[in-house]
Amino acid sequence: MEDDEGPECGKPDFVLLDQVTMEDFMENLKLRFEKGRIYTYIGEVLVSVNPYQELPLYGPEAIARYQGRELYERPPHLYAVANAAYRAMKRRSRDTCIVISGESGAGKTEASKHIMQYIAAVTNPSQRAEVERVKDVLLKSTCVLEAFGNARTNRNHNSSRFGKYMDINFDFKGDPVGGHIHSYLLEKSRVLKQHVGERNFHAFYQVLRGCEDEELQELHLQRNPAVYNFTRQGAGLNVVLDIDEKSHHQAVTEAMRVIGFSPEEVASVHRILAAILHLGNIEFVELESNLEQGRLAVTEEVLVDHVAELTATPRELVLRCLLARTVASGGREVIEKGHTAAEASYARDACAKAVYQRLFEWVVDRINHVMEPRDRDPRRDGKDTVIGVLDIYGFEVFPVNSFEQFCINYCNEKLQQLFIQLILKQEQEEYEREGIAWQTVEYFNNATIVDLVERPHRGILAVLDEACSTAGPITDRIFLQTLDTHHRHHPHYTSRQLCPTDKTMEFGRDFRIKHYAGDVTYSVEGFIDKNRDFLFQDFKRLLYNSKDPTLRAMWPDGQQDITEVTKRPLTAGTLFKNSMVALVENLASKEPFYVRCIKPNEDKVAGKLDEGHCRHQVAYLGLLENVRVRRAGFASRQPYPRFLLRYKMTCEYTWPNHLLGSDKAAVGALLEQHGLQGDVAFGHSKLFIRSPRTLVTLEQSRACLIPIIVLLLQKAWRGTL
Ligand code: AOV
Ligand code: MG
Repeated sequence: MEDDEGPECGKPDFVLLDQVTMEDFMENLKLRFEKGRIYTYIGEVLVSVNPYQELPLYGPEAIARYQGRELYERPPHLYAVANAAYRAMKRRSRDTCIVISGESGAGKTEASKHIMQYIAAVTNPSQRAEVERVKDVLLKSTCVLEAFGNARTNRNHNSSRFGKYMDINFDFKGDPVGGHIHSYLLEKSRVLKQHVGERNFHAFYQVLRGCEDEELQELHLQRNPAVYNFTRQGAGLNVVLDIDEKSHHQAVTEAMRVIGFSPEEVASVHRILAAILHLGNIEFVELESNLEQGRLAVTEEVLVDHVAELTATPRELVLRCLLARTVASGGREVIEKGHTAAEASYARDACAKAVYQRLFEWVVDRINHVMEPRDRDPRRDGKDTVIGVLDIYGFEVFPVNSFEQFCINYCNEKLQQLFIQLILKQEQEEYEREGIAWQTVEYFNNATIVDLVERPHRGILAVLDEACSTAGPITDRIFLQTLDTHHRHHPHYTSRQLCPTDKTMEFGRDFRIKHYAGDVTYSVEGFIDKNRDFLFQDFKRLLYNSKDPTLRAMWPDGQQDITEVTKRPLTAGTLFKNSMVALVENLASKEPFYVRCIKPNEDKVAGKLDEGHCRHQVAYLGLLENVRVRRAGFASRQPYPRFLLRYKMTCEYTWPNHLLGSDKAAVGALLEQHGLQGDVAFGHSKLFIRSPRTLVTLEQSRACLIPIIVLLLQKAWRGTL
């Protein structure tokens, strides 16, 4: 460990704690946090605490200090993890991944950005133009995706409302030659509705407050977000104004330009956002007397004009889609059925959500298109090596939790499980590989919660799918009853019906899951609807027939005729589950590096570490168990050459060089001289050290000798003058 981190900063690795107790763990975490040391290792896992303030830890100088170094040579840092993943990938041609986890607001997205910056900074020394282009796109894509996929929530002002897994492809020189982003389930209900204190996606405010007057006029928009239903709820006006939307808007537009979005495409994106805002202000009235026109009308026809103009679709068709739907009534017969006001509002909302979702997905696709690797590595049959970076939405609990929180928290369960499996698996494999006996450490295995959600037939998602496929009216309440029947004895499931005395849940509305990270009460209201995720074919056709090529490209399924649309599409829940299973498989196939983020307090303030809150996270993240596994047998392990490099000065047989045949034998002689041979195990290529005290003893002995050696070297140097 580097010398600029003295003992007053605590232990840089939790495995060096004298005892593995929560108290000791917290004390070290707190001590380091107070000294501005937000990073600490558990072996190769990095624990990070969000400082909620700018610390002088990043930038080119810091990057240079970590470049090419081993993990333990410098104080713990994200750069060291990025470097380790990069070196593992480069040295062994192994695909690696960096999995960043932690609850909402813990610092995952910021961490992912630092990792990307590190990788961009240390690659492409020869400045190849294509690689520079790829790096630019990689870095700029974050800014664009955040505009469209992040929003202010009460837990985080820049909360990711989608999951992101990004692969960076490297050629044989170790330079990034491409990349690919997978996005997971955008929380699109936010387009319609935001809770008190929260906002819609940043992109809406950026257009409203950042576009020039002229463009705003063309979009028929007013600057004030309070004019639009979709941007006026949630946060008060003051909150809306406290972010510098104009400069963000400029940054996003510039980033889109660099990535390769054409000016026409950017203009289309603005028109689509504007159309969504106008759509949100359309209201319906039922006209009992006006039979000729149908029963329903919109209150402000000019809004329909705006939507039609901005989406480049015929006005009459827009109106028809809003007021009625076409249905195939047996065979090839098609009839038009008028909406009630409630149906029309529902259809309008479904359309607004879907348009936004398609826009988001199109943005991701466009970025992927320009990042597609062009020069494949011939040595790997055209396959590049890859570093994957996972930055997903963190575990979250709100006063009211719905389908989206259910999916987000399920995703976090899956990742926690992967952590458990990989950390155990990895350790076990290492011990086996090195021929060392191994002892198991007990974990809380959250497999049972994952099973509660995803088990075929009886799991919550399966029951929900069944409810969605039931013909005729089915209510969220019936869905809840079925859940109760299936899971009344499950240790991680309960509801008000099953626990009538618990007044924190509502009868017929709530169920609760005891997640690994805490209890969450979900309201079933809207579950069926959100899972079905239905949009009338009329809207799809309308948008597919748009004269705007960008918008049209987002709706390929709009070309189908209503009579052809018979197959029931997969539900949102099942699609999400499938994508999670694929994600976990993908991560498990790579060499993983972990960053475990901790949120220090609920108030988002600097310098405050709320002990209770952190303790809870340390517990549910399984960090203590992680330390125990790491130390189960052995606090430390080091390849023989590295060990010798550091400690050879402490033994006459090894200083300055040994003549003992092998490094392993030399290490044996060194330890014997110190009387420490009983505390270690000799693996094939590494030394395994059981107690941290051994390392401490060696460190002390080294520290005592350094001044003497320095003196000797100085003398020798003077002597040659
Ligand atoms: P998240 O990604 O983990 O939450 P973020 O990375 O967005 O959390 O971090 C939340 C906020 O904390 C940021 O906007 C910064 O203000 C601050 N922050 C985080 N890390 C640092 C750092 N290293 N240095 C300074 N400030 C930091 V979520 O996406 O909500 O799960 O869904
Ligand atoms: Mg985030």
